Amino acid sequence: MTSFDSITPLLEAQAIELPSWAFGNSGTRFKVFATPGTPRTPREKIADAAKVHEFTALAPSVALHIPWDRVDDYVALRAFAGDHGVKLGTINSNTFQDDDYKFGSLTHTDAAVRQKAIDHHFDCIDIMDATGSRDLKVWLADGTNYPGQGDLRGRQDRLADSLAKIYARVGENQRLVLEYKFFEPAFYHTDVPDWGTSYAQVAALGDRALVCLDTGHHAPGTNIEFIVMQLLRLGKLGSFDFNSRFYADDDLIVGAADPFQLFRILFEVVRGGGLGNPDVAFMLDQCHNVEDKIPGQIRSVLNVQEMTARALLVDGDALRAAQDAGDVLGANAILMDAFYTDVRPALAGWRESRGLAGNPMAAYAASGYQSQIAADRVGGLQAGWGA
Ligand code: AFD
Ligand code: MN
Repeated sequence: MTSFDSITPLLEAQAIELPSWAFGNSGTRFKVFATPGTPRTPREKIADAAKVHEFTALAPSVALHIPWDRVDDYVALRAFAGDHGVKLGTINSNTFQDDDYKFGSLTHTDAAVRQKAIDHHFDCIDIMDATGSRDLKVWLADGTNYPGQGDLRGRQDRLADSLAKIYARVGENQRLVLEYKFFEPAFYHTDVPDWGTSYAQVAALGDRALVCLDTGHHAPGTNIEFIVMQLLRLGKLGSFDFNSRFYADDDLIVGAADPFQLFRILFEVVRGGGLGNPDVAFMLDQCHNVEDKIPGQIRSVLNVQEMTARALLVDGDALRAAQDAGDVLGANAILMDAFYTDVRPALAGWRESRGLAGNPMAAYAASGYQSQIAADRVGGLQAGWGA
């Protein structure tokens, strides 16, 4: 098996972008539970995200969601983030919470509604210019609830036309990442339901249009690591939205539902040249409905780091030899040997060698930050999903 010391340079380079909305209140259509200390403003969200980076050195950027993170001065927000040791990252558009979009946004039959949604993306690109962001992330709730409600093919054609107008505005150093999701909030069909549709749409746009793979956006039992392999092989995996799920798009802590699946996904990322590759962005897309948010995010980035380390420990040469020899059990054992390796003690020692706390979760709990923000952040309107 590969030695731990030999993999630390790749671990050192790992960067996992945090979603601003993970620090706001979230929940389900049944209840959103408020938490003391929850941020009221984008600046407070960024300050909390910066704490995750402070204790882990894994989260140097924060994704924004527009309009949830709308401010008057994005240049000043960028400077505020810099003062806290982080950058502003992906700009996430939102065409799923305006009444005009009830029957679709970029796919709508009414050209005026489509233009409103396109203009929203133009606004997001203007924000990217101010924040220095590279990626515009497009996730569409567009879809229908009943057969016959919409013309499935006409919606694809209108989507292609709308995306082309947006892509024409994306800068030379910027990218458009199109995220797919197999259902919800639409229940009969979603206009970007799977990796194939996202791939077909972005392939028609150009080199700076890629697929965003959200690990919670697949039907139960989907072999997600196969999709990772294929998109890397096609050069169209732009970003991950990491989270985990038991049944639907639960947005739970990545790795919490199925650590082995996360390991298999990261093994394909390593095998396919996606690790340490700036073209493949790692991002969390999670909600912490019942657990504290900052420790929830710390746990999340540590889970990704731990499974990345295990994936890097796979003895690639021995595995290929076993595969070529048709040694089924031998090949499986080589992969499982790495998966079963508890890398936590080695990671803790490595962190301490870099001036970090060996156990970031314990260090954060002892820092007093949680009780401090609960005491300080009294009044105002706590941030949420704006639904
Ligand atoms: C929702 C969607 C999707 C998107 C996220 C941020 O399911 O994952 O990336 O909101 O817009 O979770
Ligand atoms: Mn997502």
